Parts: sequence; structure tokens; C-alpha cells
Amino acid sequence: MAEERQELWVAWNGRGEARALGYLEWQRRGKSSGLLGMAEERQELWVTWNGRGEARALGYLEWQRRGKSSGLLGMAFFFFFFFPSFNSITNKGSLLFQQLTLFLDAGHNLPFPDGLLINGRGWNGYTFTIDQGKTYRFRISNVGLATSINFRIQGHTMKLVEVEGSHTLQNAYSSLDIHLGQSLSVLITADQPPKDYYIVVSSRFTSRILTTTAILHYSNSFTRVFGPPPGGPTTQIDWSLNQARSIRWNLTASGPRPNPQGSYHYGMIQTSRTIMLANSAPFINGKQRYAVNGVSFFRPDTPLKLADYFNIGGVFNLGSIPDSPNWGNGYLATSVMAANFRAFVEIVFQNWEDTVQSWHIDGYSFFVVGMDGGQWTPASRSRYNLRDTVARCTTQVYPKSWTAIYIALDNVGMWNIRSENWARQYLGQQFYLRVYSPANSWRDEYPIPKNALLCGRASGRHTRPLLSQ
Ligand SMILES: [Cu+2]
Repeated sequence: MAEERQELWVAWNGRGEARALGYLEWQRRGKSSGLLGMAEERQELWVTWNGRGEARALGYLEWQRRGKSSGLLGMAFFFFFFFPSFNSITNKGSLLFQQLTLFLDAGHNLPFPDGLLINGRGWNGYTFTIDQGKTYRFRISNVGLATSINFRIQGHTMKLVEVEGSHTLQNAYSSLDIHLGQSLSVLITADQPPKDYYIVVSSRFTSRILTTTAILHYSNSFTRVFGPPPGGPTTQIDWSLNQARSIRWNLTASGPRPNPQGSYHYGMIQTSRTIMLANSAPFINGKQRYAVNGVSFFRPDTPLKLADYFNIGGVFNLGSIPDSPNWGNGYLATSVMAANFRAFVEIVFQNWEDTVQSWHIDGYSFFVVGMDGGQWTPASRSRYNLRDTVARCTTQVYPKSWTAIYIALDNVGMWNIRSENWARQYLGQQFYLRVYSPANSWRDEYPIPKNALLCGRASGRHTRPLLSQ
């Protein structure tokens, strides 16, 4: 058991701000039942440095939603809540966000970042003080915009205890890969000679390797860090894949539901549908875009959740994105896929590009049943882990590889599925999954909040009958 908890946040220099800004926006959406972000909403945002990443890093929104939908893992969450210092800054983040979007809108790629940050600081800029003999829990979140990272602590092994809400087999690791948008917890025992040690993050799968350090300071230490920080894996993909496979669900830990000791066995449920999603980078109208199954998401003038709720036609069409890749030219559309409430679905992320992808699904935790190189085929199922894989909300897909998940669609709503690479997501590598129940019951979904922002073609509508307002 950890006696104390500390949190680490890793961001691209400055750019984590913009990313996290978007996440606060999504958190706000969560409060209003999955509403899409609108420009008007962004202006209202206030920003704290650590607080920004927090919402997304802890998957706050997800848990909230799950909690209300009798879904997965809700109870464990608050236990993890630990807020480090909050340094308020102004709306620098929103300015940065505007700059980045202007840049991307003009058809440019984001430049290579200047560096990595740990809790907003560069080299040796942050110190974690620990007491000899005690055990600490660190929760590490990759809140960066563009790349996977590797994390390690000089002279210490890390006992992995949690991945995005799943208790894990408590393996010891000397370093851990954390892909975009992912979070995990490790226990570290201060059982080494009292000194200062490097905490190191470095970029993964990049041609230039960026590294940043923080300090692990024993409170009885009089020896500062010196020399180069320990190295880690840089471009090796097999290493990362093998490590990912070693991360398993802890079937004997008490804790989050679905209760591993109980009657819920994800591997024994018959899937009713297979969806294959392929990422691509097409040029559309002369500009670099990104797409899912050939469709590059086009932001509508009206939030999808509102358009759906008020039955406003002409905003989106169900079926505007196919269930499997099409190899034609990419095109723009407000892509929404239809799905049935309580269906149990297999989703295969197929990556034919040569970059690591990171996918996130709002509103859900899913079981990562398999990943491997090459093209997925039905025969790939024979290698699935149907016993003890982790349930998480964000999964990586290695270059020219596939990742398969099982997902129980137990949460009614209009849910975003997206790349966690910020530029890709912004330029179209996302779509919405409309998990629909004809029952239209409060049992399945809360009513629209009274104060939901009604913008776009929903302005002038009412969330309640006029008389009751
Ligand atoms: Cu989410």
C-alpha cells in the first residue's frame, strides 16, 4: 500500500497547455451529457497549469459518466484523486490553442517540440521529496500532444499497480512506455542509499530523442544528482509491444467492477459486431487531413448531441462512416456511426501508417484483447487474451500493426472516438459513436441539463417545457 501519492505529468513544451485546454472543454461537455465543444465554450475556460492536464489525465469525465451509467470502475477513481500544487496562470493556454489551430488550419504540420515537461518544468525543474523507507505511489500521465514517452527512475524499480482504473499484476519494471493520453500508477519504495536520483522521461519513436528529468530527493540526502541520466528504449517497437502484453489485470485484487472474482468474464461474451477502424493521412482539397476509414471528421455548426436530442436534420447522418476501411479517396463528413445500447462489440484498430497511433473512446473503458504486427484477420482472434487483459480508455496501435478491443456498449450517448495525437484529432481523425436506446429512459441516460448551452441550430430551443423554467 502506498503511504503517499505523487503525480507526474508529462507534456510537450508549452503544448500540453493547449491539449489540456481541450480536455477541460470535454470535461464541461461531460457535465452536459456529451455536448460537442463550440467556440463559445472555449472563451469561458480558466486554466491552471497542473489542473489542466488533470481532468484528462485522470479520466475524470469518463468516471463521472460511468458512475452514472452503472458502468465500469467508478468507485476506485476517487481513491486515486491527488492534486499536486496548482499554479494558476491566465488564459495563456487558450492563446496557444488558437495559435496551434491557426497553424493547422493553414495546412502546416506542428513543428517538432522544443522539449518535454514534467509538471510544467524542464530539466531538474521539479523535485519530489521522499522519506527513506516509505513507499510512494506515482501516477504518470502522458498529456503531450504528439508522442509516446518512456518513464524511468534512476536506481529504483517501479511496481505497476494501476492502468487507467484497472488493477494490474504487480510486475516490477525498470522503465515504462506511456502512449499519448495514457495513465498508470506505480509504487516506488525509498529503499536505496539516501541520495538524489533522476526521474527521467524521453520521447519514443522519434528521430530526435527528447529527454527531461526531475529529481527524486531523499529527505535525508546530501548528494545531488550528477552525470548523465539513465537511458531507455528509443525506437524499439518490439520492446514496447512485449511490455504492453505483460500488463495484465490483477484477478485477485479487490476493487473495481466488473468484479474479476464475480460472474463477469469479458472473454466469454459473444460479440455481436466487428468494427474495423483504419487511420490514414489523405490530402483533401489540397490540405493535409487525417481520417478514419477514409472519412475526415468535419465539425458541424451544431453540437451532435443537441442535433440528436432536438431532431435537427441536416447536421449528421448515421452511416456517414463505414464499419470497415474503404480504400478510396478520403473525404470530409460529420461522421457518426450507429450502435445499439448493450451490444458487445469487437473493434479492430488497423494501422497501416508508420507511426504509433493512440486511440481514445469517450464514455467507456474497453478490454484490449490483442495487438500484433501486420494485417488483422479473423485468425488473429486465436491469439486474443480472453482471460486477464486490462480494461482501459486509451490504447496504442503500433506501426503497421493492429490492436483489438472488446467493448460493452452500456452507456447511452453520442461518444467521441479519436486519435490522441492532437493534430490528427483536430484535422479529422475522429468520429462519433451514437449508442442508442429506443427506450429513451432516465434509467439509461440522464435528462439534458437545464443549463446546457444551446448553440448553432439549437439556439432558441429549450431544455425544459417553457412553463417549468
Ligand atoms: Cu474520454
